[in-house]
Amino acid sequence: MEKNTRLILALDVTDRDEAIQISEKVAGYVDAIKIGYPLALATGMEIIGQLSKYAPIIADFKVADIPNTNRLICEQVFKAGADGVIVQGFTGHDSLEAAVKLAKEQKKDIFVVTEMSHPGALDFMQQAGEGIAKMAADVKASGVVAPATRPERVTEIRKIIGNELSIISPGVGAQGGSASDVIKAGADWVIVGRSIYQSDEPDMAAKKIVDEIKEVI
Ligand code: O7M
Repeated sequence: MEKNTRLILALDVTDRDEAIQISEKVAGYVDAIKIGYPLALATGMEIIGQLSKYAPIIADFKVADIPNTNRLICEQVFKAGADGVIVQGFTGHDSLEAAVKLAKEQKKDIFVVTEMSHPGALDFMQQAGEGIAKMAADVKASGVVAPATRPERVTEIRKIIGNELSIISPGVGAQGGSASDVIKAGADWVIVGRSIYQSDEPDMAAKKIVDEIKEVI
């Protein structure tokens, strides 16, 4: 994924035409489009190929299974045309290694969820987040997902993973996080959904975030 605008659109709409229209509008402002279960379940996996002409696609299926199943899932997602897959880290090193090995063979990316952005992540995930970040660095994943709602945690996670891995960070806008704050804290990209796709002018909403980021880099 090329680092230009540092913005990833989280396209959590459930209508194919709307997904295509929004992607067309924001293509110039995003480095990737993240699609997940809402859109894939509503429209089918071919949506990945359909949207990949606008931007690289990161498939957010938060894969969390045994090594063999992780590999089988990632194989299908890459075959559908995705450039990257998001996997959970809490399943441990062997599950993650299976996904990373396959991604490296296919020159694709694996991003590993460390600590999530919502309040409930403090119940269980936060305690594991730093260990997961270290594991992601040890197995040489492409990057990690860390919360824009807690920029100080992004800074901690950056210290653990160093500069080889990327940080992609959701939680900007609708969840209360700030794009400029989390980029300053050490994120490479922000992931933004509702603030863009629910806007009357998604392209202008995306541009506003890109401009905000430009001011701090
Ligand atoms: O900007 P939003 O809140 O509308 O959307 C944020 C997107 O990021 C949405 O697709 C979430 O599923 C996703 N996300 C989080 O919000 N928090 C996390 O901790 C992790 C993710 C994510 O993308 O995981 C890979």
